Amino acid sequence: KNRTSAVSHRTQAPKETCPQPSPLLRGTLKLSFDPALTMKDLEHDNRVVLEGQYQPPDCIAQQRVAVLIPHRNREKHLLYLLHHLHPFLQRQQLHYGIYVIHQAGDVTFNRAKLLNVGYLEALKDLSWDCFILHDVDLVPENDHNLYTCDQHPKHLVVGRNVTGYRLRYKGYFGGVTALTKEQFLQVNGFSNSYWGWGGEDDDLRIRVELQKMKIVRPPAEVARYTMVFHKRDSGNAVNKNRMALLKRTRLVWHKDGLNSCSYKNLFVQRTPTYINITVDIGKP
Ligand code: UD2
Ligand code: MN
Repeated sequence: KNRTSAVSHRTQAPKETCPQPSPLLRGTLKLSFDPALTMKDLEHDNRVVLEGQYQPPDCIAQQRVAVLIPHRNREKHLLYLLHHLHPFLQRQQLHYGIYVIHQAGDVTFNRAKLLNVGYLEALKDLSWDCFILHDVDLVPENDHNLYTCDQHPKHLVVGRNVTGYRLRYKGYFGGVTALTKEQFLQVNGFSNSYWGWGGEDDDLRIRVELQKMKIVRPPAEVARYTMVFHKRDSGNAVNKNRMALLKRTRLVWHKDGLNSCSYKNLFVQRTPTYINITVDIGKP
């Protein structure tokens, strides 16, 4: 019944690809970091998101994008990020899914390996076109900073509030990066060997350069982030071995990465606003 109603007619009309740029973009955003924000508030504000995924209702997204967030013990940062990221990605009219990859246990943190796990696991849900590798504590300040992938790997963080909005150094590739499914596979993902803080982002840059790919960045006025203040976490001490590891990258990249990423005791939980993957990635 009701087959001829206007409503059912409209939902059946063929959809067109979403226009570029999205007409919903606003430019510089007013960010808010309310310590009283709770998961319940977040879920209430984001009822259009279903189990961490969203698709634009009226058009077909240009890209299907998985946002991968390595995480442990930064619950407040995660709330702040999700609070800003959902409306941000919806204004960009993307088909997206947010994956939080949570390192089980308290052995040394390994950001890079968690991102490899996120890539492998997210592809079991859907053949995502594009992967955004995203620190939990970085909130984008301008929605013209598009969370889509290009011909070359893209680095989305030119500047942060804490560094005077300047690029930290030439070749800097940390924080938030965007690689297509194929680009990430071509470099064999991240190295699994960086335990503790530092080096893994430079290692990924070397992998990209070895494949003769370039790194592209959005304009500096757009690629701006606020980093929520934090101290160095316990369990993520500076990796003193990182310079030695970086010297071996071009010799080992093809056997240390996605194709050698082993993990166990995976627990996938589909919460309303994100997909939580808890994983035991072993120890150094
Ligand atoms: C920089 C890079 C980051 C990474 C790191 C070195 C920027 C903006 N970011 O971040 O991409 O290359 O240096 O490893 O340049 N995390 C947890 N729990 C922990 C420890 C880390 O969730 O206990 C995650 C979280 O997503 C965090 C990320 O790992 O944002 C990077 O760690 P950080 O924020 O302590 O390092 P930071 O700010 O120097
Ligand atoms: Mn940080």
